[in-house]
Amino acid sequence: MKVIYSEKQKLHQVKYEFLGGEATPCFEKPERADMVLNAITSDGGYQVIEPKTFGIDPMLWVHTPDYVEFLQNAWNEWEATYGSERDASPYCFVPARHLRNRVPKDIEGKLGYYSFDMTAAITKTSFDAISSAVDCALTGVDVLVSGEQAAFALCRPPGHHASPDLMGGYCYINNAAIAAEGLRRKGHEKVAILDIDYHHGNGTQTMFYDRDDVLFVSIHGDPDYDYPHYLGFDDEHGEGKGKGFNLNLPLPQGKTDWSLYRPTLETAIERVRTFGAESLVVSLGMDTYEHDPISHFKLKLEDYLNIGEMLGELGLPTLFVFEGGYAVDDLGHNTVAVLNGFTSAK
Ligand code: OKP
Ligand code: ZN
Repeated sequence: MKVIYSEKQKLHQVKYEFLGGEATPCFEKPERADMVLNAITSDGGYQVIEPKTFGIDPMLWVHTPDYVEFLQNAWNEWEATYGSERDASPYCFVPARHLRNRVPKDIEGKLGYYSFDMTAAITKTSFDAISSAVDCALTGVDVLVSGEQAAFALCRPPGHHASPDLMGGYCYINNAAIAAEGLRRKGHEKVAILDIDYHHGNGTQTMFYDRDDVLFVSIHGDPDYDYPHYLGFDDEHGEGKGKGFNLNLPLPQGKTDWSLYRPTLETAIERVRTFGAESLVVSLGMDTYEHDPISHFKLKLEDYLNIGEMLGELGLPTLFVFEGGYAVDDLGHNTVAVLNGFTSAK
């Protein structure tokens, strides 16, 4: 299996995120990709390749032009006010209630307008990393279209929380959504996205909510108790012709181990099967792990082998797109277990 990765992803390194009433070192850090790459290299069964360059246009398939332009300019505007020591971060937001949905002129107003939380700061070189993550996802699409059964886009920063014009949850541009749309544009009639990150992929859901050609299925921590808090409930089925093409399968914190996860994954896979997908994009978050520092499921190393195998049994051309996973020491082995499971499936 080909793994697509670029060193450029290291150009995104945020100092702090705001959590539990204080600024704490950001969990989403470059070491995450190092750990996965190390495990992939030492396994030996994978071929690591560089992405091709696709530029800005594919971002506009799922994001608004004003948002993409904001991301490109944010650092320079921030630096003009605050200098280069501190990362560009919002402090004030446009909530869904009571305030005006209007883009202000100064950078702090813009940061809040285009964010839904304080976990997605921007640095001088963030956009280069963001852009190279998109390149990895789209190179993965090309690998599938060339006839290979699977590929792994080792993307950083992750993407599944990024909405058409909002960043948040360590995400800026939605790599998996762009990959799914890329597969559609390469002629795949129906594309399924299965999001198995611990957190609901609110951005991806939003992007395809009114479409029947891209199915979105997600297994995640119950949003009544977990991030992203305001989307991901089981009564969100899609709208318009997208009705019936969105499936959320929230699971409880604390007690979700393999015995509960497995039947839920079977339900998810069954939906992908009945949908009749031509290809599958897996938003591969590894934060369902028992030792993940910010999440609350109880999956173990061997469960990841099973997940991979169950996905492989679907028999679909599959692009894995890396999302979350913060238990850095075990992240590589867990990720490789999914890929190995997939490869070994009959
Ligand atoms: C990104 B991805 C929970 C704090 C959550 C943000 C989590 C972003 C997750 N107490 N903070 O889906 O892994
Ligand atoms: Zn996550």
